[in-house]
Amino acid sequence: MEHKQSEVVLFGTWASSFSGRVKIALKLKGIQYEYVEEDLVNKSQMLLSYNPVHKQVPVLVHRGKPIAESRVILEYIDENWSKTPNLLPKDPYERAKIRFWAKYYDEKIIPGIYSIIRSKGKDREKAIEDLSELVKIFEEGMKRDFEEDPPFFIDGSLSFLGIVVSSYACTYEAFHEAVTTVLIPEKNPAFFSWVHDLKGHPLIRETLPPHDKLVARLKHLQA
Ligand SMILES: N[C@@H](CCC(=O)N[C@@H](CS)C(=O)NCC(=O)O)C(=O)O
Repeated sequence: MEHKQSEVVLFGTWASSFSGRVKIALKLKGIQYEYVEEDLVNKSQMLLSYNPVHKQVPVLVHRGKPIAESRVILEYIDENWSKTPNLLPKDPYERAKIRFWAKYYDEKIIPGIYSIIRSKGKDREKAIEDLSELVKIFEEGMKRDFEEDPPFFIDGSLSFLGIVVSSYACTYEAFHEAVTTVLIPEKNPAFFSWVHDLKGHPLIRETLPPHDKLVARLKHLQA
């Protein structure tokens, strides 16, 4: 089973925004790593042994020890390589609020995007409306909890929440081309402008999956 010698190994797949999160965090911290591309139709024995519970990517293996779940991995990276830039602030209450909204993003907004892909006709219209309401709750939460300055960047550097929110949201153009409009600037202007800023970050730009390849994959998924 042992085939990777590197100290840090990431198991991911190219289209996975969750894997993208980990790539961004490793690059931000300047951590060298080996990347293993998984075929999710034919998962490797290694992946299954490292993540027997969910059998999903990403998995980070550090000195032979596996860590699964992208947000857990981001926190591990931040704590283990505590050199700057920090992904999370030091203050426990600020950290708690950020974790709360990152969880909301993963549990409400990402599934909201996927219910648009999976639905048709009137159901799709409803799914689009529902997503915009979920995003509105996020926008209001950011304003309430962080005033006018959502913590997507800490000391000018991309943060835990910035990385989490950049995933999926920053590929909205591929969703628009392959599926339909998922993000409507008139309905969610604040979110749209945050995503625009995140998309401009060089690390995010270079980590996004290739647009045309993603469009083809989303069309396939939709069919
Ligand atoms: N909650 C997980 C989600 C990871 C996830 O959904 N991974 C997908 C790829 S984007 C996967 O491995 N799917 C394969 C499967 O579920 O069988 C995380 O944050 O890491």
